[in-house]
Amino acid sequence: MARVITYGTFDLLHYGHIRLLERAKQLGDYLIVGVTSEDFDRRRGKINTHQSLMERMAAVRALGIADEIIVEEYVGQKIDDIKRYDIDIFTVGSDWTGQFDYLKEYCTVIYLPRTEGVSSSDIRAQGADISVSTTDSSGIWKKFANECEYVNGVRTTDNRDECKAIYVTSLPDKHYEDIRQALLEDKHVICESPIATKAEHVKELFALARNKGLVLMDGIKPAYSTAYSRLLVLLKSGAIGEVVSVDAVCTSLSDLSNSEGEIEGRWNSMCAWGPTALLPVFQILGTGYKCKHIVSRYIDEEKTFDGFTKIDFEYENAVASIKVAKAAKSEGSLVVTGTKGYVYVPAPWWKMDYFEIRYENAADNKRFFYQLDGEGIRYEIVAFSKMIETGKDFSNISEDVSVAIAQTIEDCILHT
Ligand code: C2G
Repeated sequence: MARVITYGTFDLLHYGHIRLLERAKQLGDYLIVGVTSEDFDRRRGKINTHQSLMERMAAVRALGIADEIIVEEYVGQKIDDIKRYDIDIFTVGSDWTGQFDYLKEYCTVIYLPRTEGVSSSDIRAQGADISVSTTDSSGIWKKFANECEYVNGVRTTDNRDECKAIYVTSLPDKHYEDIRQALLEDKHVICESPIATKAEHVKELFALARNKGLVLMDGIKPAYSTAYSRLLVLLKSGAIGEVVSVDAVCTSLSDLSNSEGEIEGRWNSMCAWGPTALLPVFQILGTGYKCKHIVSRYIDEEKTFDGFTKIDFEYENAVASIKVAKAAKSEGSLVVTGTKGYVYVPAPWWKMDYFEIRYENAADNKRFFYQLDGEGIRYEIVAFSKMIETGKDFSNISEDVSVAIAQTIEDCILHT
C-alpha cells in the first residue's frame, strides 16, 4: 500500500488545488494532506491568507479526497512527517520543482504539473482593488508604499480623486482636518498615530467614519507584530501573575532642525513616540488610570517641542511609566512586572520579534521568537485591507485606546 503526502495553504480552495489533490491521491492508496498553520505561513512570507487554518482544513476535508489531514507548523517538518507516517511518495505542484529534492533521501519525490490560470493570489486580488493615496509624500509614506507591494489587492496612487483610501502622514496638528476631509470624500483612512491631538476630535472622527460606513485605522505598527500579540495573550493567561507595572521607553536621536536651523515641521517627542509607548500601557492595564504625572524637557522657548517626556500613571492596583525622546537617548526596552515574574522585551521593543518571560528561578525562564517582516507595516496593511473588504473589525487597537492616547497628548500640551 503506497502512502502519499502533500502540503499546501489551500486558501480559498480552487480548481488548481483540487486537481493537485486528485492526482496526488491517484499516486497511491492513502493520502495525507498537510495544511500550513498561520504562523508557519507568516514565517515563510505568506501574509495574505484570507481563511483561518480551521476554515482551510475544513475545505480540504469536505472534498473527501484526503484520508488524513495534518497541520504543518515548522521548517523541516516534512522530514519528520515522512518518517512518522511511513510515507512512500511526497508530491507537490511544479511551481516547487527542485526545491524538495532533499526529500529524495527519504522517499520518492514527484512534482505534478501546476494548473495554469488559477491561483489564490488572483482570487484574493479580484475581490479588492484598494488604492491608497497620501496627504504628503514623506519618508513614512515611502516605507508604507514599499510595504503595499507585499499585500494582494492593495496599490498606491498619486491620484487622490480615484483612490479608495488615504494614508494620513501630515503633521499631527493637521490630522483632524485631513482625516475629516478624507472621510467626507468617502475615503477610508489609515493615520500615522495619533489620530488627533485632542480626545474629542478622535471620538468625533470615529463616529463620522462609523456613520459613513468607512474604516478609520490608528496606525501603530507594533500592534500588528505577532510577538506583541502573543505577549498580550500570554499576560492575559496569567503567565507572570498579576501585572503591577508596565514600563516602556522609546527614543530616537536625530537632527531636529531644518535647513534654517528651526524645528518647525517636525513631530515632537510625544507625538512621534507617545502612541507607541502608550500602546502597551493602555492595552495591558486599560485606559482607566487614576492619575498621571507628566514631566517634559523642552528644546524651544515656546515649549511646543518636548525633547524628552516622562509620564507616570497610577492605576488602582498597578503603575506604569513611559519615557519618550527625540533629543535624548535611552535603552528602548519594554518591561512588564508581575507578581510571579516579568516580561522583558529588548530594544528596540517596538520592532518586537522576541521576548522573554523571566522568573525568580532562571531555569523556568522562557524565550519566544516570532518572525517580523517590514516592521509590522505589512500586517497593518493586511488588516486595513481586510477591514475595507469585509466590513469586519480586524483592527488590533480599540477606539478607547486611540482616545486615551490623544487625551494624554492633549494633557501634555495643556501641561506646558
Ligand atoms: N497548485 C496547483 N495549481 C495551482 C495552484 C496551486 O497545482 N494553480 C498546487 C501547489 O503547487 C501546491 C498545492 O496546490 O502543491 C497547494 O498550493 P498552495 O496553497 O499555494 O500552497 P503552497 O504555498 O504551494 O505550499 O509547505 C507548503 C508546501 O510547500 C506548498
